[in-house]
Amino acid sequence: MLDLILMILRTRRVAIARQQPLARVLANTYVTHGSPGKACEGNVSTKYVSFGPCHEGTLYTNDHGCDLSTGSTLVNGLRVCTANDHFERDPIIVSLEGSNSTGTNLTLGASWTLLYDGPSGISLDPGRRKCGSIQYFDNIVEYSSYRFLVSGKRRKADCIQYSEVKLYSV
Ligand SMILES: [Ca+2]
Repeated sequence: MLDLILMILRTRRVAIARQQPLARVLANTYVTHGSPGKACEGNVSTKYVSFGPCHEGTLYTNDHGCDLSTGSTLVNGLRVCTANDHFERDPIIVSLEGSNSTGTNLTLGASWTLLYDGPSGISLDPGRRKCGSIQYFDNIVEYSSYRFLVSGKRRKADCIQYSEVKLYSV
């Protein structure tokens, strides 16, 4: 498993970033004890909790990314782990994008390449603080940054949450 150290906060998909001014892009929220970094620290007892325009059946655009501390790394698998409660907030449809850009090209989403868009691996609830199956995908390019987005959750809820997102090179 890769070490995930730095966070890229509050980024958006390319199409959305181009449609909205920066102030709107930065307007999403998360609770203090559920910051994005909680999803990349290897501990299923902590969670990322994000409140935003996330209504069932619509695109959930609050998200976070994980910078890889060791530079460019090949990633061709991801795994999502549930939080401690509120199963309705579980991410069910997710995507992963890669980028080797820096600065605003990276943070505003102009440079991301879509690598995976599909089930999170927890459609069948594995239980609380449990990880789903690894979702494998084809990728032969090493990227320095990866962005994970949630576009569908288990049921109608006022936010999304998950304890971990793990990236794999297999
Ligand atoms: Ca965690």
